[in-house]
Amino acid sequence: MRDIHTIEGQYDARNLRFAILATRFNDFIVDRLVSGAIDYLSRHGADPDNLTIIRIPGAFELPVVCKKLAESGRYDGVLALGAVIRGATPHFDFVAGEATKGLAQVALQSGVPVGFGLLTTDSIEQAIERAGTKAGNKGVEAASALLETVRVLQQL
Ligand code: INI
Repeated sequence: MRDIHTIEGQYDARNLRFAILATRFNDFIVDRLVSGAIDYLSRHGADPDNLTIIRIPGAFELPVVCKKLAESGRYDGVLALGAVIRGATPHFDFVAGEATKGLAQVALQSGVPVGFGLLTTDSIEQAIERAGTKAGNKGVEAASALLETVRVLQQL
């Protein structure tokens, strides 16, 4: 069978600049996502001088800050990290929905890839499970997806 031309991204973070956007809300969870992402990017060749962490209040603020970072021209990708944990009110749905929609819009409008590392869980236990315990680390997953996407976009 003939070989099919295939474009895929390498997991090579050398010479790439990333903004890591992290919420203070639920920081006991989000800090685990941040350290997982930094560990992942460093182990794949990122220079610490090319990583910038930006701390913001909560998930609702992710899109507007992400937009500014994406449009600055200073970063190859923006990694958005946060945790929205369901409470007794519909607040969760509004915050999680707007943050998700807003981040997707920023990526599409700016053309700069956005790593989606926003946990949306029904309980604190589910968030802990996804922040470096039994269900992995969403910060690492999002960093990996972002790196791959940056490298794919560079070839298109
Ligand atoms: N922000 C979060 O990042 N996670 C949450 O779980 C959350 N809840 O549940 O309220 C949350 N709310 C704050 C929101 O993101 C804004 O920071 C706030 O409304 C001020 O604009």
